[in-house]
Amino acid sequence: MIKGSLTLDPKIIRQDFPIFQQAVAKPLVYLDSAATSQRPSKVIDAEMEYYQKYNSNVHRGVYRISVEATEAYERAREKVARFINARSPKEIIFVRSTTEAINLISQTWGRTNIQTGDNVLLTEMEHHSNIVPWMMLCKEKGASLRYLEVDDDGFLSLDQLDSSLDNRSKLLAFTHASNVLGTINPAKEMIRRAHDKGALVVLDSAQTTPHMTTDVRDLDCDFMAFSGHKMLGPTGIGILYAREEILDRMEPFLYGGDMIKEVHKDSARWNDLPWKFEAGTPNIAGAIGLGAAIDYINGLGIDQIRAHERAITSRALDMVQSIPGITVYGPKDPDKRAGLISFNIKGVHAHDTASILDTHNVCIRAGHHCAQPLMEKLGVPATTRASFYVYNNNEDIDMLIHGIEAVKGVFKL
Ligand code: 7TS
Repeated sequence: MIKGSLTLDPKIIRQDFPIFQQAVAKPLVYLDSAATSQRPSKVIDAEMEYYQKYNSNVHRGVYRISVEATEAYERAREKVARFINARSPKEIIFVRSTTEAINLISQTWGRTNIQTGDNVLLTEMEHHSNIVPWMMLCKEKGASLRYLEVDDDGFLSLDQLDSSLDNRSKLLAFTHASNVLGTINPAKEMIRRAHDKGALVVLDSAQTTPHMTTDVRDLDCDFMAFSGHKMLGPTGIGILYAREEILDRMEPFLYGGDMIKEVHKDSARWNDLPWKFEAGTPNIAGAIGLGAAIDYINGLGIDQIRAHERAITSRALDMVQSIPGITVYGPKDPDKRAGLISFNIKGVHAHDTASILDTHNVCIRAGHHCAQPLMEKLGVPATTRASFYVYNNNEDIDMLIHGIEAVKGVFKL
């Protein structure tokens, strides 16, 4: 097997992750971080510490532990803001997930700003969470949905982007990296071109913020959405970023406690940013856990993480593609690809591949990956997908290859 040198040392990193420390007959080969990552002890401990030592609600009590909880929650927001280079923590809204962030945008900004005859531009490589909210909004408003096509190599066309935008294009919503093809889109350039035509931009960074530098000021996106659970953080916590002046003009998403300044029998005044968008008791432990995840990522270095994943992906691509009868989807150049590989073995259903790999304790995802329009484009019902993160090493790739050979053996291919 080819041995590539890696930027990070997954053997040491794994010691931080309890799931890899269990005494098991076969080591866990976890190749599904694009679905959800594992969490290091620092994240689990941060959540536990909150529950055990200063559990209380935020923004309410004057007593010590409530102040402590509020400070920890708001500190987490500041960490997120710094991590993506937002201008202010006011631009960081805690939500449940990427999915909720995009729904928030469509239900608030979208309902106010999209009118009959307008159009929203998406791409064929979007996750359902960046399609269905826009589909429903366009149906409600009598607006139309447009899609940028994905070419045979897994890329979008900037020319087609230009020609698809017109003076009724209110929004371009696209993923920074495809969760199926791995394609890293030229986000900055796409955003610039959309702005030139007067459209605002929603960037779905669920598959990039955990893996590479995300600088919202440099990208100049208007909105961005990502999830804590894909970046070593807890489930149930996600981020909506939006420029302050846009958030200022937006209506709240949910109404209730915490998002108000004052309420009378017939009227209410909204709270300041960012709390205007955080009705009710938030996921306090989740936010604190996400803050700990960001500390952990910063400790490794986001550029080192990208370099590590690039090296693993490059090696895995070479090895998977050299197996006869395998179709690999997406760009062939590892510089243009996030740390994931979708493939199919000729004559074998993706679910069978994943099930046989599971018998070797190799976890990979099979299915449509919540990207059915893309599956239609590729002409397949499903793919198998291996995705990588900081704890993956070359041995995991060797196990993947071994598993694929085993599948071929079972099917006598
Ligand atoms: N956008 C992209 C690009 C994604 O990959 C996902 C989740 C989402 C949005 C939704 O994130 P959520 O946290 O709100 O669920 N992608 C996957 C996946 O590829 N396998 O499982 C979930």
